Amino acid sequence: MDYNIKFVKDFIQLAANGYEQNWHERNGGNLSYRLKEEEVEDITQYCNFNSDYQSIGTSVPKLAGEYFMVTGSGKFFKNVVLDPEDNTCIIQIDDKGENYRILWGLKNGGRPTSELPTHLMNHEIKKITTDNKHRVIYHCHPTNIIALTFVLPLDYKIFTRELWEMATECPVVFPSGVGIVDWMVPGGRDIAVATSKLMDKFDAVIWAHHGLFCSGEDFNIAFGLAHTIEKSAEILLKVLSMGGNKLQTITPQNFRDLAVDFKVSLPEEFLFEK
Ligand code: 2HA
Ligand code: ZN
Repeated sequence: MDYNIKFVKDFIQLAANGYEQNWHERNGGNLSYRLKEEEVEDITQYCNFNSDYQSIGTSVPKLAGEYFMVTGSGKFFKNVVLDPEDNTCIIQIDDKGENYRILWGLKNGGRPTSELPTHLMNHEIKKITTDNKHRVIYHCHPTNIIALTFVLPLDYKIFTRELWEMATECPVVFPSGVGIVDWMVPGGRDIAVATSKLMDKFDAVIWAHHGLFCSGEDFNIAFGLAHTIEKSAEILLKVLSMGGNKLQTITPQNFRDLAVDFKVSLPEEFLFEK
């Protein structure tokens, strides 16, 4: 593989950055990227097209034939930068959208991420709703966001509003808010269905007591979204730790004024009176 190919380089860079943030203990978290047609041409020479197809565990017909770079199941983010060929892989989806085959990577064996069903179902919905723009799905375990899922009600309106209030840029970075999935068993189709339903409306979905999923058109946008949300969660955690009694905050009218100047639309469902 040519590690100077931009998407490969950016993939590895994100893994390193996420690890530096302490969002990827052991094998925590996973990352996937949907290749553009011209990018497939760049990597074909490194691919083995003789590998067997295996079941995805769900169905993603709109992704038939597409190529993805993904982290490996049980692999550590810490190690992606050290040995990408052992810790990541490039897969292709079959023409029904039900099976995948490994074309490159996982040189010592293994499977794509245990969250492959959620990644692919998120990619499928985002491909449709963003007119083919979103290409990165990123799952991480950020400490402060996870902590908040124990003390805030698991209500997307409350989470969004509290996170927005903690940093002025938040409503500009995630104007559609954050979705929440109640605690569920990870790794299977059920949590994939629940998450991808929310990805229709949100670019970020919190898994209670587990972590965060972000979607973006490129690696910077997806990572920046996780970074912004986690930073905001850290501020909220500090505010709550100081007793949680806000003497002043950003008001609903402040948000409406911000929306005008920054040309974003902020749904009124988040601007309720408390
Ligand atoms: O271990 O983060 O959600 C990888 C995960 C599972
Ligand atoms: Zn996880």
